[in-house]
Amino acid sequence: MGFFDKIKSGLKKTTQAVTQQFEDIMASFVAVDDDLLDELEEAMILSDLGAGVAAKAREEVKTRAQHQKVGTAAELRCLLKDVLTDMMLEDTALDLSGSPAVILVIGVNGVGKTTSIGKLAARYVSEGKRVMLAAADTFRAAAADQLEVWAGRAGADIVRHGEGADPAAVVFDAIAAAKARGCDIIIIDTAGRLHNKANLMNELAKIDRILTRELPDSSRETLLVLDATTGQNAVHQAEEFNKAAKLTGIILTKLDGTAKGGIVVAISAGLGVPVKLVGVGEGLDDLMDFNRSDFLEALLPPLDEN
Ligand SMILES: Nc1nc2c(ncn2[C@@H]2O[C@H](COP(=O)(O)OP(=O)(O)OP(=O)(O)O)[C@@H](O)[C@H]2O)c(=O)[nH]1
Ligand SMILES: [Mg+2]
Repeated sequence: MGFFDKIKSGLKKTTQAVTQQFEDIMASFVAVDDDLLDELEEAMILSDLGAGVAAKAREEVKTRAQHQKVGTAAELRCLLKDVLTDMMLEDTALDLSGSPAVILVIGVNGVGKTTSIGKLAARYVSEGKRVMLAAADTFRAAAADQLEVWAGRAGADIVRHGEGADPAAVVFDAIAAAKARGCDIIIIDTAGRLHNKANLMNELAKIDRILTRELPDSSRETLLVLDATTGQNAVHQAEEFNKAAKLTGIILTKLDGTAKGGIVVAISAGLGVPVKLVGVGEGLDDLMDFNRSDFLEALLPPLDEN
């Protein structure tokens, strides 16, 4: 299944709610007037685009609709798609150019860090790469156990220490093992349970120092995992983590579990950090590179299709 079909089935809940609402607006289309713009803005807010992004999109639709003399629902749909496309960041693939390339995965507990790491590892192993997982979530023993299960499933190597160990020490050992075994990619799992920002920043700074010292020439991705079902709360978390770490991308999980897929637009348009991967299920192949155009096509399907 390609991205388009997969995102379409992953967005089923969203399409039932959000898309239906947009379609209702389009179905009663007469002209791009204030009433229609109000309805459109409300639909965008209800689908989790966020008030700021929705207001900006509304203004942009209004301006461009006048300019382009939009006169049909189909034209309005195209215009809305263009507006949202332009507001979202361009698709960016992960930078895996280093040897080994480093992927640091962070985020609050339960968002899907370990699961996403397992899926990523499986993908890279199937592409013939050797992958090292670092179990730097030492907060509880079960975390490393869970990562180990994924390592086995994916065919990846893993370095783990005991519960309560120093996460930076795990990273150090994983780097040494990755170098010795000629691994192509190191993926680091971190704890989501750091109760305050100072703790989080301390831990990330420590890991950062080890990575910079031991792998000065490696490419590095710092990916924040966000749970799409938490809506605007996810945007909040993103803002906080963005202050604590140099984020290079977002993994947005559980898109299959939300009826408000507009959260993707809110994050991409509002945060300035690209959504690089999306999770649409719990299976091994349910993590995909994000594609802005296919996503919007699924969110706002052509009017004659249904
Ligand atoms: N439906 C669905 N479930 C997902 C997705 N990604 C992760 N999950 C589920 O979310 C739950 C939490 O995932 P974990 O990977 O353990 O989350 P975590 O961030 O590592 O959690 P902590 O280690 O406790 O911080 C699990 O039950 C996963 O199966 C997704 O894209 N879709
Ligand atoms: Mg975990």
